[in-house]
Amino acid sequence: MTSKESTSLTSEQLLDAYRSMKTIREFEERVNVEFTNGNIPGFVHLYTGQEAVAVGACIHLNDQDYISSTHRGHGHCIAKGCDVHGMMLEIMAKQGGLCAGKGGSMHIADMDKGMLGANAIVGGGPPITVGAAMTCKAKGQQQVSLCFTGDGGSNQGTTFEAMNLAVVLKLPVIFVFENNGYGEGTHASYAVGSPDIASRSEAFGMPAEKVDGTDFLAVEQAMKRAIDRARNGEGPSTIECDVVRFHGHFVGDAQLYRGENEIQDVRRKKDCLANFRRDLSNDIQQDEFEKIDSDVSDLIEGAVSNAMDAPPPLDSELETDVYVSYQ
Ligand SMILES: Cc1ncc(C[n+]2csc(CCOP(=O)(O)OP(=O)(O)O)c2C)c(N)n1
Ligand SMILES: [Mg+2]
Repeated sequence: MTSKESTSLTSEQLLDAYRSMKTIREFEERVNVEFTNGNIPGFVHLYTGQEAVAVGACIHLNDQDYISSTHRGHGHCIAKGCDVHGMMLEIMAKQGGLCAGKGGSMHIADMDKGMLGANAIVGGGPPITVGAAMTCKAKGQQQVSLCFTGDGGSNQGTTFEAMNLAVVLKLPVIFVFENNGYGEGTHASYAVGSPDIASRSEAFGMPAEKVDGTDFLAVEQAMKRAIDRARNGEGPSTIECDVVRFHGHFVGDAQLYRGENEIQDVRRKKDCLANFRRDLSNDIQQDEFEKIDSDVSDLIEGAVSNAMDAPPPLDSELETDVYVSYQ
């Protein structure tokens, strides 16, 4: 059976998935331009090429479920339902940003959406996610907690500890490894001991699947199985997604370490958005895709012009939001 035949998603949900993936793509391409034009402070890592993982992973989650993210987090935020205007304001360091314009690209969080935060610390997400899952389990709540981690992050001790604890405590956690083959400019064949992160997770005692992360339906269906296990009290799972990174590690990376024609090849053969449209061409009319493309373009244009016009955070707010107040 093909992925299309076995998905439980309706045509409406599939179109929503396309809208989210397209929003991520357009958001990232515009962030690339605005960063290059000097309109974004700090540092940005683009998610372009990996959209099917974020959207496939989040489509069966709801606002009460938790995710933690990475330094490459914009796609995870959008897939979890964060407001695109609030994100653009945040990335441009403006008032009204999701974290009041004081966090920036690598620190976007939105508790109302169960988005526990992007994270500049590689391997920082898994322990946070396990902590969230422990809380849910202790309170007898049904939420699932998911962490996105890269192939580089798969080598961190924090990731190992989190996987072990999740198995021992039978926590409702899903570890999603986005294996894009690179940690900064170092190829995984040099830096990751096993070519198969999924089997490493199995050694910790949890089921693990390896899927083509450029195939939205493959990710979505693996996730559904993992979420069902988690909600049924059967403990954690791993999904390793093979993906491609269309841009450099960060905006400005010259990528001299990538093979000749590598980037052109992955863009041509492994574009999850183009492949989604191709695979669903018998089910969804092209003009439906085109309508979404046009809506998304307007959304991003509006978010950028709104953020460009917005004022920066007030000096008087410099010391607020630094620590949580538990009162
Ligand atoms: C603990 C820690 N070590 C090193 C870094 C520097 N660093 C930032 S991103 C990165 C590579 C991460 O690779 P991967 O997990 O595969 O994610 P990708 O960038 O491919 O999405 C490194 C080493 C960091 N931010 N945190
Ligand atoms: Mg990587």
